Amino acid sequence: MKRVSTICPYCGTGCNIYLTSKNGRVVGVYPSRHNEINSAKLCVKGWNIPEFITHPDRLKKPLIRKNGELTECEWEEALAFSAQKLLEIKTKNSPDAIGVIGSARCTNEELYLAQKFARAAIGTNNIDHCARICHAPTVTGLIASLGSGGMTNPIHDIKNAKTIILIGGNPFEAHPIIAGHIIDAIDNGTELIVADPRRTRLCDFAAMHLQLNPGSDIALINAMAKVIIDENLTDQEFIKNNTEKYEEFKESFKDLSLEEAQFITGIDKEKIRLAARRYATQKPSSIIYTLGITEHYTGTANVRALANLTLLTGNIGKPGSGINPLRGQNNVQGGCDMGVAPFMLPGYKFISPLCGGNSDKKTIKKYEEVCRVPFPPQQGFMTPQMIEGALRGDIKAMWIMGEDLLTTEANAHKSQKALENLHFLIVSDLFLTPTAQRADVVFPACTFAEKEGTFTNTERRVQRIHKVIEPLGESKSDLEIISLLSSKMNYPMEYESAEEVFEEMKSLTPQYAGINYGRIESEGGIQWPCPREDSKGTPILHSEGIARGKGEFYVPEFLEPREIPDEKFPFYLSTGRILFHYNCGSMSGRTTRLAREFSENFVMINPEDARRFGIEEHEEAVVSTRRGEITVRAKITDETAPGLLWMPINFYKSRTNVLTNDAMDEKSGVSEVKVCAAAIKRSEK
Ligand SMILES: Nc1nc2c(c(=O)[nH]1)N[C@H]1C(S)=C(S)[C@@H](COP(=O)(O)OP(=O)(O)OC[C@H]3O[C@@H](n4cnc5c(=O)[nH]c(N)nc54)[C@H](O)[C@@H]3O)O[C@H]1N2
Ligand SMILES: Nc1nc2c(c(=O)[nH]1)N[C@H]1C(S)=C(S)[C@@H](COP(=O)(O)OP(=O)(O)OC[C@H]3O[C@@H](n4cnc5c(=O)[nH]c(N)nc54)[C@H](O)[C@@H]3O)O[C@H]1N2
Ligand code: SF4
Ligand SMILES: [Mo]
Repeated sequence: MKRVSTICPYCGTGCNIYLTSKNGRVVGVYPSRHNEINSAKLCVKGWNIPEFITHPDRLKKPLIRKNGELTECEWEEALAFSAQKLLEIKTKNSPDAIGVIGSARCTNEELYLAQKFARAAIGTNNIDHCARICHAPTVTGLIASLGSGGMTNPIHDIKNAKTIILIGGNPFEAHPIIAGHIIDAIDNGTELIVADPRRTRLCDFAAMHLQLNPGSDIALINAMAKVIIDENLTDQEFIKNNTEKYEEFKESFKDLSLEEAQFITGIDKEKIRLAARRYATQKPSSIIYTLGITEHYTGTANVRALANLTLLTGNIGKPGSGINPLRGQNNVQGGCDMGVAPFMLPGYKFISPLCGGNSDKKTIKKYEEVCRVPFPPQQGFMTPQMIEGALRGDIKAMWIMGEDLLTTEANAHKSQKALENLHFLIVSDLFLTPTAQRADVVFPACTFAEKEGTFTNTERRVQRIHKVIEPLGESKSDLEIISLLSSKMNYPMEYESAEEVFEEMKSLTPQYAGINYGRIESEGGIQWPCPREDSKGTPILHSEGIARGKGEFYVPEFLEPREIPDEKFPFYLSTGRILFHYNCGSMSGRTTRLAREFSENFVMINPEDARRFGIEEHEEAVVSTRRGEITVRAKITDETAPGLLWMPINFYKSRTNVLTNDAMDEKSGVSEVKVCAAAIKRSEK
């Protein structure tokens, strides 16, 4: 048996693992003991990694559509046909008629090449990835407030907090190893305050649960800020030296009433007061948040509201403090770092007015030198804009790498129409997902276990993944696929290794400039920014002053969710994750032990509502919204408050996103998948 050290390919925690292999199959997995993230622990997905890797459903040959059917073909045919179609559309229409979506499941090296392919081989800024429907507001919000969009403190530092506010996050299911760090901290005296419309599992360990109405976060956070200001719990010294716009901010809170906040959030005002006092006085205090904050059409404002709390109390730049977005995908942090977004280049160099950026001539010149072609002049489309563009007919072709857009983007029927409208669609994936089934060409990609490269986890730690087995069948790494297609399109990409791509990427990404493969191995991963070879990396951001210069206070306005319950759709519907499955379910759904726990989609409903609507436990119910309906089994539980339905997103065979709202946060492009209006009834069948 061969043993190789690598990184878990599921969530952004980035657990260190060993894989063992025999006769070209991965046969075992166990956690590494010596690391700061998951020493000797894994969650249930981690423990069950091997099965999907060599699952019989893996794509082993390229597919091409012939007479309406996807048929196996040789690589040469798939590549030549794809190159010819893309070049045709590029010449006949324009480079901007093509859109590329990279994958947060891929390595940094592959993500770097994905954006290079779009910008240099095609000549368009139409490049994006799933951060758009995830933590995009973290990037826009935290950069605007603080100057850096990353998690400020490392995972192992959670234990140093005296108070933790966990808002809009369910790490017990979505980041279980991090939930373990939180529970360890509680055992050592840390107080946890959970703000979530559902009674999630960590509520059992919490000092307080603020069960707010969905989408009312700004009202809650502003009310907490008001208490902190009124009761003189601010850190005036910190505010004076490290922030700007405080006076305006304070002034805007003069007339804010806690009664109104109580009305909007549904939380007793004395409870809000107590939470604010604890956060401001039991220091150091840390804020941990995830998608309950970001996936709203006010996502960026929600994030900025939280940043205000850290600035008011000086809870930043020190151990146990900070503002900590738990990033979702194994390498979504890397996707953002690599500039896989239409408005920024590697290293968060903003090239459009979004995020306050401008077309910095020096940055673009350097990019042109490395890529040896002129930079695309037009501003690019974010994923939802590509979908709109396809519906209008402006976007004619797309290459979707490792995203099951039809399962995971909001308003699935709309995305489906958009893909049907395309002249040409390429998908690269491990499996024939619902999205891949619509493609004209499917490239069989290989898994993390079949390639070399780096992933950057949620705490900005760049870590190495290693090849354990040879690519299955004729599958290839995304690095190879992108290079081959690019070369066929007369823009040669000829790299000897992933390391060579890393070295090129570094020259454009100052945060990674001091990192190399050797250092990553010997130092157990490096947390960016690491600008020079003699820099040790940066576990805690803002420790030598706020990255932006001064932290900027911002006055977030509470706005109701885009859809609120009415007579026809009397419920709020929210969506999210369960422990045993991962995103579209392409991997976890093919893992026997995970699928055994939850084999199909369901809807959570409060016992009171179930009684009122005649819904029975485990019976089928029809959930509908203005965009569609699906039939799923009911799970009756007081985890959800009365008036709130909740569904997981993790089943590609029953797509919750048929229901969700694609109302978009203009600042970040995120869709409001965390709240819409819905109805439920017993299934007549
Ligand atoms: N097992 C598993 N783990 C995963 C994933 C997976 O699919 N399965 N996916 C990964 C990815 S890509 C991501 S981004 C992360 C996401 O990780 P999380 O964001 O923690 O997961 P979610 O379940 O989407 O949502 C978190 C919580 O937000 C709450 N919420 C909903 N609406 C609101 C609101 O208006 N306000 C507040 N305050 N809370 C609200 C929900 O009740 C839920 O408990 O998980 C990662 N880890
Ligand atoms: N309603 C609702 N919708 C949501 C969310 C929500 O909370 N509610 N959350 C959103 C969030 S946070 C996210 S991040 C998205 C996630 O949405 P997706 O990115 O679509 O989800 P994944 O399941 O991670 O899908 C990635 C695909 O990549 C493939 N893959 C895995 N490894 C590789 C590889 O190395 N190469 C290639 N080419 N492919 C690979 C997998 O087989 C899978 O089909 O979903 C979003 N959708
Ligand atoms: S917590 Fe995340 S990274 Fe760790 S084993 Fe579980 S899925 Fe993998
Ligand atoms: Mo995500």
